[in-house]
Amino acid sequence: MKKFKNAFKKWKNNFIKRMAIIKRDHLVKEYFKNNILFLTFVGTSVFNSTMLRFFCMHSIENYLSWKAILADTIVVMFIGAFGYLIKPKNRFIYYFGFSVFLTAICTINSAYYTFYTSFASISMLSLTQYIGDVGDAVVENVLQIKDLFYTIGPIIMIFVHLKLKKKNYYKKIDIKSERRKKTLGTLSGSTALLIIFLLTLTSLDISRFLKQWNKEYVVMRFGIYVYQVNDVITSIQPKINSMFGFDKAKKEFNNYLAQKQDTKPQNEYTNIFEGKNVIVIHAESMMTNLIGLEFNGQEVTPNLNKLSREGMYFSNFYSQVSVGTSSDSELTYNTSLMPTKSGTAFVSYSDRTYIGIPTLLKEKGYYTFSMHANNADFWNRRKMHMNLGYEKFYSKSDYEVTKENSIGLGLSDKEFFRQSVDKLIEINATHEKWYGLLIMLSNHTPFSEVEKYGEFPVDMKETIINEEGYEEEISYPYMEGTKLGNYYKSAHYADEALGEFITALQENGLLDNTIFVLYGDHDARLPRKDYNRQYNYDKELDDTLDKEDPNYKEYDSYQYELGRKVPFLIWTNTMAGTKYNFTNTNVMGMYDVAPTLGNMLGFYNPYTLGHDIYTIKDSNIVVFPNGNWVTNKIYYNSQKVEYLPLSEEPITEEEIDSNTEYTNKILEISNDIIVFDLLNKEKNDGMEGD
Ligand code: GP9
Ligand code: MN
Repeated sequence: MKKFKNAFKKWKNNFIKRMAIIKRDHLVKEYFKNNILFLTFVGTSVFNSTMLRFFCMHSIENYLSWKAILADTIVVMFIGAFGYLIKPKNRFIYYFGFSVFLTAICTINSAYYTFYTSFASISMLSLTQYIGDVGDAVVENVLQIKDLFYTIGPIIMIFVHLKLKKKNYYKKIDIKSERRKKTLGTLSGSTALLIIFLLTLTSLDISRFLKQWNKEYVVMRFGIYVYQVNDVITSIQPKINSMFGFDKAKKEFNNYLAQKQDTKPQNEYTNIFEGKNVIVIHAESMMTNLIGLEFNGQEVTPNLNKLSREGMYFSNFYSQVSVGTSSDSELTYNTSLMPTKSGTAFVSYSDRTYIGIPTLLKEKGYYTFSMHANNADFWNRRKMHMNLGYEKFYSKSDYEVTKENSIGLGLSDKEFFRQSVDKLIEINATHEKWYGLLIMLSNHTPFSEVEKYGEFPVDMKETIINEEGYEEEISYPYMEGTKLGNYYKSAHYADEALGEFITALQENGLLDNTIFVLYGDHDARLPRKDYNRQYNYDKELDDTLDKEDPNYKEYDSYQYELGRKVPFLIWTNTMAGTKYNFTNTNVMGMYDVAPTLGNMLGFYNPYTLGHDIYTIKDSNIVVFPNGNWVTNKIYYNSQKVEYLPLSEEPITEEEIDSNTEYTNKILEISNDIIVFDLLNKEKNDGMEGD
């Protein structure tokens, strides 16, 4: 009897369990059946956001980041919850509208990432006025098939909607009392998920989220939708901050200045160029890897090579630009400040006080000017060049520009230099000392006007003995037809223009008392796959070697990031063979230029964030706007939270932490200086350092 009782008990328990499962399955089934539209909306929106990460950040860990998927789900559930308040027959419009909106966010960010390797910010909306001018570049570079992929979300929505309509679904689920209940239920569900999500956040996640410097990291952990909401808040924050956070920023800035140890440098380079005229070349998209590069024995940039051989050449130099590209490099070059956290200094903060190199040279009796044959308002230069201390800005209207003498965005470099020499002759005749910045233009992405660059083959030529026993030259396409190959052709053209310019300066006696400075403004954003082709070319198959091939040497993401170096050099026509003719291999950033040149030319700006390279030497650190940094020993990637050793020396955790802390401090102080206008003495009366 006891046995029977036990068996019955067991059977009863199993039965109850089974019934519970059936009931649960039934409930789940019912839920799915009654919420198809909502679930399609959530599913497609989360899928799109995941695909965005897939297309942009190529590691599984990034695109299948469960934190990001959870965050996306929470946002979309919150939006979706309110859809239940709408009558079922009109509900589709609500979900579809949001689906299109979220798809647009994915598409814009996807295209933006291709160009800037970063995610979009609404603070950049004020810059859309420049899109017309770089329109071709944008279309050729930015819009790709993958960017249209996200429309799959709204398409699926339409498809599901039509199917549901056919089945009279909307009529079936129209129960008024249910609407608020469903909204509250969904909101409770998403709140529960939100609590779980918040509990998983690390202090690093929270700090990066609040700062929003590190956009990739934020998207990786929080998904694109949370990133975009956060972006809206942080983009309007500077405006709000500049009203409220002034006292705190002022105090931190003055503390920073008080702790800052460097004073006016004093070393063997002090004043060596005092009183000399200065020509500075802003070399558009010129990269260090061009120096010494040859195709079939022909140098890509023979003139740049010569300048680097004969002058003071800095081979480990980085530009520190953010989304303001050319304008950011001009800002950092002139002021030794970093680009702003949101927007660009040139456009969003053009009314702030800056201490530019020209301002300081003007005080020393120099005539200061800039020359660039593009529209003066591009990057708001008309206003900003004046603010930085250039007395005159020779822009498009000062040049003769025709369709025939133009390449890409405007006047060709060769023609620009030709016309500039005439102006320089006049300036030299009427001013005792002068300082001029000349901004080049032709070597600008998309590097597609190949026919205008002149002959420079980037194929691979080989001499073989043919069947008849004669020597025969054969050619493999190699880099021909690739974007990188076209870049080499374009750079060759720009270099030729530089060569012609130097010859013309020499012929007109303009180099006799002049120092010639050149910097590459930023890298050319070229595809990594093209570098892999260059370094792993399989001529027989006219293709990149297979990754499995023993000879395949991957140009990895670190080589790519470190390969974004740009040239910086100082040259005079009498420097070759002197003690100033050498290559400096210490890591150096654009923000070190103003202090370094200042020491040589005899001006001093106490508010620089970089250093005189001959004072800081091998202990220099270059910080990047996204929080990465590089020293002679280490390259640190703040998105991946990992580092790459660059030397044999041991690395300590304290070193990584203190450099990261220093980087964050510099970025914060720099941003505060600009946003709160801290160099404006009337506003910041406690300012020290003069
Ligand atoms: C525009 C030119 C290019 O005048 O300097 O700007 P970029 O697109 O390189 O920022
Ligand atoms: Mn540029």
